[in-house]
Amino acid sequence: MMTAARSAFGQNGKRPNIVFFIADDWGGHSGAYGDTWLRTPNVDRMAREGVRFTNCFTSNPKCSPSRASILTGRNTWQLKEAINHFSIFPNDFAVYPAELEKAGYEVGLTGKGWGPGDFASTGFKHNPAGREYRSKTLKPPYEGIAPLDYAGNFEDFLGKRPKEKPFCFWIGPQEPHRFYEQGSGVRAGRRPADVKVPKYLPDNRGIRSDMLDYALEVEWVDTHLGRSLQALEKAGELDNTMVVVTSDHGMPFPRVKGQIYEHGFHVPLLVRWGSQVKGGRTVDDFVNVRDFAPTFMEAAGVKPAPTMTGKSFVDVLRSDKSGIVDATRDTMIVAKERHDLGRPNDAGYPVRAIRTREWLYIRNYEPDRWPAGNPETGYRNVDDSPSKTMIQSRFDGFYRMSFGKRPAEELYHVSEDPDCVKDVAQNRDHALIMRQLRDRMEGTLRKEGDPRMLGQEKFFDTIQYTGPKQHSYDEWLKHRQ
Ligand SMILES: [Ca+2]
Repeated sequence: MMTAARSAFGQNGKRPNIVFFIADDWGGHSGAYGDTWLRTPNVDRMAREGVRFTNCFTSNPKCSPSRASILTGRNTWQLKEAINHFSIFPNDFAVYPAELEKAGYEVGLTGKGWGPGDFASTGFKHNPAGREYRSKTLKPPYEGIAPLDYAGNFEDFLGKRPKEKPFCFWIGPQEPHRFYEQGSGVRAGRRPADVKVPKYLPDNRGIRSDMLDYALEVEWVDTHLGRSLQALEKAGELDNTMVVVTSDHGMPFPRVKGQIYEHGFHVPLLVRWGSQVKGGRTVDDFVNVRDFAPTFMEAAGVKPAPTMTGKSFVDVLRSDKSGIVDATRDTMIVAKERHDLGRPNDAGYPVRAIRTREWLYIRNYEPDRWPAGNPETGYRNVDDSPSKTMIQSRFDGFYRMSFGKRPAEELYHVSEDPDCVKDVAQNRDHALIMRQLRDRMEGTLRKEGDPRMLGQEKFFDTIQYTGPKQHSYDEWLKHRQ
């Protein structure tokens, strides 16, 4: 049985609250991370008053697998069905909101928790991220969409909660996930000339405009972060709350979301925790999103569930150092199996990769398959967008980078090439480092029970897809005839 142990970190004998703020498809673009083409005063405030991490990663850059890893504190290959997008949520693993609830926390959610997928068939009574608050909505900016008032729902929760209990709340804005109103960024006065276009996208006005539409949605999320911080302040709880701000993966553009390159799996992370954490620091340690759950447990004074394989970074937060605090936090492994359908037999695109401070080594296990989905089904693992349409029409180097087949092994000197546009795997000088990276990666995966390393790789393609049936390869082709 879970004991309601007293946390060493609370104020006046009260255990700390946990507020987890996760934007959907946000690549971290913000003033705090050095971007000048969008305005994010509240993310910037988090950096001033808290700790800004420069190396936080998800082990699987797609909504439901990344969120499953956050909730369970496990790497994506340790999550059975939940390694795939649009899967079921297995009930074999403890999730931190339920663990904290058992320990006496009041638990709630607004917006997107775990998903998309099916959690009900495995016995969850509500989203694994918490009981939902959704009564407050805002005037729709576009026809047909009534966005949740995330900050308003959080305020609602703060008003209704039993005041004697600590709380744990998940705020999950559904932005900056697509769709966007095309041209909205430019119409709102954002300047195309200011945008910093990554090297894997063609630098032209269309791409810049699409990125500004994304920027406007990031700014919308930032306003909800600001209002949420104000609500905490008003309730007198801000300084006794660990506020964590992050995203599930990179931005919804070709070669980013759903793809195993730096900008796909590198996520922002800012943590503010009153007087418990010295603010204004930048930390370069590697943090994995599976480390969040054990961190929340330690902050609450609760022993992490035995199924949680992540490592708490409370020690890193509470150190007053900047730069590298714990030198052992220097490696990250990332993976994917099936994200969206759109290949014959609804096969996935299996990848494992290892990221060190200097290198990103990628192993594509089925290089004959199309990495973003088959051309005839529309490359379904890249969200539809003006940028996608433009690149698809070009059939040049940008097209190949985003949609073309990939070699079995890729190597990027990621400390010098963070956009991952120069594959140096064929350079003979790198043969030794590639072998070392592959051995280290596969050794760790074997130890962590990755079915693909244990001869059980067929498992991944048997996992039920719970999304719309017409997404399957055969149905899609029929549909298009
Ligand atoms: Ca997402």
